[in-house]
This record gives sequence, C-alpha cells and structure tokens, in this order.
Amino acid sequence: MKRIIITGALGQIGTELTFKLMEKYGEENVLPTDILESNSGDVISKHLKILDVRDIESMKKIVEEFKPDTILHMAAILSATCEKNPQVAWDINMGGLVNALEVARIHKLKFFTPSSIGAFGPTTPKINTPQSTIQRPNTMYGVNKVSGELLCDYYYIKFGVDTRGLRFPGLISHVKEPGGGTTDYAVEMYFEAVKSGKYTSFLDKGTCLDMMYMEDAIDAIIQLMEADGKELKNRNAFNISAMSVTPEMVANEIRKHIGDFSLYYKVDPVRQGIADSWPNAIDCFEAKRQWGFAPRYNLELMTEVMLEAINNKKSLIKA
Ligand code: VAH
Repeated sequence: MKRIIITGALGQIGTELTFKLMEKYGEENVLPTDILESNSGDVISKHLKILDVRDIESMKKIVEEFKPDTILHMAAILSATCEKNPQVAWDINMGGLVNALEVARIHKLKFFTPSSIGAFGPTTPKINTPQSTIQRPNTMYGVNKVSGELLCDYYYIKFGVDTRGLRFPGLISHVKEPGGGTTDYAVEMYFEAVKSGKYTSFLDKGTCLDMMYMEDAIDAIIQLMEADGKELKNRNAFNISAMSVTPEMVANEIRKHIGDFSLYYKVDPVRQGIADSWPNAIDCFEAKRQWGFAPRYNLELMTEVMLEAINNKKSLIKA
C-alpha cells in the first residue's frame, strides 16, 4: 500500500485507521471519505471528502482524481441498526460494497473490507470456531457479511482483484465510540465506569463474545494488507480475536481500578438474540500461520489503557 482511499473514515474503525495510515504513509497519501461532514479540525476533517458509497459515479471521480493503489472500504451499518431497517442496511452494506469492488476492479486497486464474527450463525460451532465452517447467520448484518465474503472471493477469482478481509470481533476503542453495534456494551461500560461508576448492560450475564482492542484491529488490517498475497490460502475473511469475555469479566477487571463499580442488567432482546447467534470463541490459527497475526492487548492491559484514556479525556473536558 502506498496511496490509500478510505470509505467510512469517520466510523469507529475508520477514524483510528485513518490516523494510523496518515502517520505511517504520510497525510498526503491517505484520502478519508465519509457520507458525514466533520468540523473537528483534526487532520481527517482537513482532508475529508464527502462520499455516499451508493453513488458509484462520485466514487469513480474521487478515485480518478486521487489515483490510489488501495481502497479500504469501511463504510457499513452495524448489526443492531441493520435489524431496525434491514432493507436500507442491504442497500448501503451491499450496494456500497459492489460499488467499491467495481471501482477496485476498474482501477486495479488492492481491496480491503471488514467481515465480522457476525458472519457466523446459530449452527456454527461456538467454541474454537474454525476458519472454514458453517455460516448460516440469521441477521441482516450476518447475511451482508457472508454475502460480502463470497463477493470479495468472487472478485479475486473472476477478476484478479487483490481482495482481503478480516472477521472482526467486538472492537473496544476510546477515540471514536461505536454506534449501533451489539458489542457496544463493552465500550459503554468503560465510559460509564469513569463517568458514573455504574453501568446497565443490554446483554445478559454470561454472554460470551470475542473482543479486541482497536489498536490490535488497526495493526491487523495493515499487517494483512502488507502481507505477500502469494502466501495467503484464505482471503475473505480471516478469523481474528484477542479475548473471549462476558460483561461480568469486563466489570471485574474494571473493579481492579474502580473498586465500587456496579454492573446491572436490562437485557435488550434484539441485541441479546444477535449475540446468542454468534460464536463464543473463534479459532485464529490461520491468521497467525498465514500472516503472523499477534494481538498485544488482553483484557487486563486493554482495561488499563481504556480507563486511563477516558480519565484523561474527562480531565481535558473539565479543564
Ligand atoms: C457489531 N461491532 O456489534 C460490530 C461487530 C462483532 C461485532 O461486527 O455489529
């Protein structure tokens, strides 16, 4: 990768990914795009171009002007929001993906888009979920992710587009909070622990899901995209995860820093249903073997970093 265009650059992953890529490849070689505007005054807002990924003509025009060698297609609607309006979700998630793949094909771009543990369903083995296994998700988000994985593999086989993808677990970040996800409870818990010392989880006690700190997710994207394509036996998409946690495990780790933190439960049946259809702990052997995936953050270190960063934000706001 030398010159990169990103869609969904204002999203939870897109934001930190854009900052990291600008640092690594140079501000002038990274073009952030998003359907939203930004007046944050940061380096993303300085370079941001407005792009609705359903508008292929605008996408083509931006690519023709910027001349990237890579497109990182991050624009998507997350799991819980997809269930609120599945038809719009299909339109954005799949319409946007087809457009990005077509632009990659026409302009011979290297291509990345995220998949998710959401690409698995209730009949998928829940423990040590294999790289290749049953994928019958019963959510619109999962249908989008499985269809997306198949479409990206098709563009590689049929047109030779260098497509690559990662099945992300729940991603925990403090730079940009997520929106509309099922795993968002974990991020909310950290922020509420600092803000009020208590949190009411919309997922039930004992709900075990794969999670990862955002820095590991960003590093994994760059590592996969810089890997030698000839060594990849899989492409769309690799299982990756750093930990399998329940709400009470996160709360117990928070209590090592905020002793009187209280966790309550008010289960949201929609998001509980989504979470129950996902695996508990996926197997990441192929990512480790084929391109050296090696997450650095476990629950203990992630909690330390999250609480420190949120506390710093809080003191900055107070100052
Ligand atoms: C979601 N954060 O909750 C996303 C992710 C594995 C979860 O795909 O929809």
